[in-house]
Amino acid sequence: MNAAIVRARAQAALTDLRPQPDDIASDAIAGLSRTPKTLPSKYFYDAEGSRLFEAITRQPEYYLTRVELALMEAQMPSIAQAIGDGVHVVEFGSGSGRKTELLLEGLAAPVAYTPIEISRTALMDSVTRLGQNFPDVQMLPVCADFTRPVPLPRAERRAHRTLVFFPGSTLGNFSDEEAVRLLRSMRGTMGDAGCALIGIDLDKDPAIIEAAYNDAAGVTAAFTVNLLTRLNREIDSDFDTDGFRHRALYARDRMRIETSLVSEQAQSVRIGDHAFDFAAGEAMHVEISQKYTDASFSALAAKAGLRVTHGWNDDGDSFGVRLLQPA
Ligand code: AVI
Repeated sequence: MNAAIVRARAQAALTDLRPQPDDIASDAIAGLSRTPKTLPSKYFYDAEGSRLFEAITRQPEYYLTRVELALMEAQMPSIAQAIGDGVHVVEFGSGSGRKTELLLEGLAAPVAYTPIEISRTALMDSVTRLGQNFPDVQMLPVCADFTRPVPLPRAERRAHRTLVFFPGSTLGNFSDEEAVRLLRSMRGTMGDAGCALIGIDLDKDPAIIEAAYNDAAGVTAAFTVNLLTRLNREIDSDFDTDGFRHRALYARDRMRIETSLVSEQAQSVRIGDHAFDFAAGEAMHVEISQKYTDASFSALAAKAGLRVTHGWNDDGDSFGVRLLQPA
């Protein structure tokens, strides 16, 4: 079957829940009105931000992607056994990458794959590519905001259970409160018999973690500053992109990387009719990357009515994959 036919088929199967488009200007104005000032990290991922993130995953210091992939490769038989056969895989975000392929290759006879994603383009690209490689897995993409519960399309072949897949320690980019809400939404989507496979970055030597977010080539710094370039283009703000510097520090007590854009001098930034004054050295918070211990992750999961049933770590206990079930 050629790619065009696969694309047409995939498009026919799209469930479009018409998620509310983001209001970037309102979110930026609200964030800059807070003390300390903040900007939401979800806005990192325009086309250039997504390209820079891909480049981050190839930096020698950014171990997360490399270690998680190797871990999944090594442990897939054991992961597949714990999950069982005939599952409907539901990915939070559009996974067209190697991790999704490893999962679909390694599971026993998965019946369907549903990525949930706000961007229709990312969604269709993902299922078109995966559909070609996995012709026996029904592609059922859903255009929706995965931070709210999503009703799943029914697969033609009945699935034994639903598996929610959320790799990459992306959960760590949400505050504890948001992460619990997201886990609850997974709990709702998976149903009573379902499970979730979640990648988490583990607490470790702060020097290793800080290096991952301060790569020598400066790719992470460019990724962070690109947020301002995006805002200038899309909401007509006037951030001086040379007037802010990337800073990523590991807060040991909170076990998280806190990334800020630090104002190099006293300056004023305009968004529409609003003006925001920055002092020299003032930090604007743009991202958190939470790290976990077994205890902290289990406690978080418990708040969402989930319990950890299985876990796999790499040999250095650097990164983990956890299987969760309704408690
Ligand atoms: C997508 N997410 C898990 C990355 C992380 O490690 O927090 C985003 C990132 N930010 C800077 N480097 C990578």
